[in-house]
Amino acid sequence: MPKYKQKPTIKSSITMITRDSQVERLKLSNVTYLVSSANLANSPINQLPEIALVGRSNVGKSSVLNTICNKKKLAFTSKTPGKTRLINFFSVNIQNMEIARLVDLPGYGYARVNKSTKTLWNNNLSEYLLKRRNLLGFVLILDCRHPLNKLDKQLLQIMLERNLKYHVLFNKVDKLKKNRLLTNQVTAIKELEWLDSDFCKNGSFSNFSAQKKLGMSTLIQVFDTWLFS
Ligand SMILES: Nc1nc2c(ncn2[C@@H]2O[C@H](COP(=O)(O)OP(=O)(O)OP(=O)(O)O)[C@@H](O)[C@H]2O)c(=O)[nH]1
Ligand SMILES: [Mg+2]
Repeated sequence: MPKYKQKPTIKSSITMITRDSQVERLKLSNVTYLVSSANLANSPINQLPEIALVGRSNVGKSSVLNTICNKKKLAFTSKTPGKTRLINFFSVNIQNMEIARLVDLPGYGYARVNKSTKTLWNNNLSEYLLKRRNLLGFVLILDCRHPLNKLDKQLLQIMLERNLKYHVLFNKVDKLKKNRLLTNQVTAIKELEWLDSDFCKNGSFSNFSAQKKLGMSTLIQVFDTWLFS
């Protein structure tokens, strides 16, 4: 498996933006839809850093994007799993300049499509995740009610090879009582530590509720650190 040593940088693109009080906190108030692509080959060519939202179908990837960008319909969401079928790129603009991208990905593990469609989706998704050179980091989104499954673990194992930044987001915390949430998180964190020994030291995770708008500032702070430090 090749290592991707070359990390994207936004230093060149933000030279015009002074790190003054206005941009000290990354603001996601001006995120706009850019383009959608079916696969890596058709993805926009650019050196801007990208942060991808990854996870099983229906965990709330598109909802998380809408919530942190404070827009209801930036990305399409649905009760039915399998809503996002393309790689959707969104521009993060600061002072009218595109400085980074958020990428809403199709979910994996959606059973109700035929085998060839599933294979095609999975191939396109894994190709993007493994080969996209300007991918700076990814957020692995989990539904806090469910433990990591085989596909989550496989994805993480493969992605660890790339040595990218990542953050684990426990979404839908509004659906669980505190005790249950804690128990589930302890289990998930043990699994994460088992998969990634560095997770004990550097592991980054937080709670989120797209419905109740909880956990937004923590996640935005994570992006801020990835992009600006
Ligand atoms: N209660 C609750 N529901 C949520 C939350 N986040 C998302 N949902 C719901 O979960 C369902 C799936 O949300 P999506 O954002 O479409 O999920 P997705 O991961 O993008 O799904 P795919 O595109 O199919 O992979 C929708 O009905 C959302 O309203 C949350 O924090 N709390
Ligand atoms: Mg989606």
